[in-house]
Amino acid sequence: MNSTTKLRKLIADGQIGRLAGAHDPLSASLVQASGFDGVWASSFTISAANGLPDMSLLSMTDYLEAAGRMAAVCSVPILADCDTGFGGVPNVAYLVQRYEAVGVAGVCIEDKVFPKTNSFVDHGQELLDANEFALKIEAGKNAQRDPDFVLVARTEALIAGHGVQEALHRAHRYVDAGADAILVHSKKSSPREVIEFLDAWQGRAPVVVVPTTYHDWHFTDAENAGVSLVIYANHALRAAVRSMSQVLSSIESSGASTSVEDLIAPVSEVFELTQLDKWLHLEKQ
Ligand code: SPV
Ligand code: MG
Repeated sequence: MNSTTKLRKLIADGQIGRLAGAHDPLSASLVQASGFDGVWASSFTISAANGLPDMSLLSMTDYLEAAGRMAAVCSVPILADCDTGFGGVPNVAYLVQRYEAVGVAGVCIEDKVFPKTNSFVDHGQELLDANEFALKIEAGKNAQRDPDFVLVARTEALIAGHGVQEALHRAHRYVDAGADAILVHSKKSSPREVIEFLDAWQGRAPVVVVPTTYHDWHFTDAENAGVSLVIYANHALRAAVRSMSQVLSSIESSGASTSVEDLIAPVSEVFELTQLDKWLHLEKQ
């Protein structure tokens, strides 16, 4: 099955799907190996992996390269976080063609003004006019060649503090424009406003959530509330930061790596993750 068809099924088959964020092909492989249904190519974590904050500093080509390399090593579908679409209406048409060509299953664009900053930063959360964002969605949908390629429209109305009614108004406008699903993002510590959204939404189109701050919302509760896809957006990168930092400090302070040997993956595990045997077999042939 094509990865686009897999992602389309994930959002539309009535059962909740779960994605986890990755910042490079190795972390994408770990997401897949851990049993997730797909990979979120996160702008926050790809930026961080490049030593940069998530504030529209990297270019479309940088994000495309990262997502395309993930698609090359994964059989689960990749949903790529494309921020505001990297520009205006033509940029969205262009990005859809480019992401589709590298084997990414779908893209997500959000209704903030370019340049955007990460949703958890208390700065730069200005929303784009809803009609202008709808034009981006239309352009993106018209540009796709594979009918199963997925375009997720993300509203930042709750992040920007405009409330559930504005989020609903925008979500309806975006589905009218052809969006395949709505990502409604919230940075509250409880899912209350997301649940309020879902109750009023009545399942008009699939809904995607990112429960980073309301992390005690179990995915089965999200499913019962009407969510189609849940994204654990940045946990792999945060785990890597903590783990690398602890291990490096321990080696530096103890003067040898013995103290960390039991904590870190053996090189054989890295060989396995990177499919060494497959590549060696090709060389032997
Ligand atoms: C990302 O992972 O880049 C996202 C989700 O867009 S968030 O960081 O919560 O905005
Ligand atoms: Mg992002």
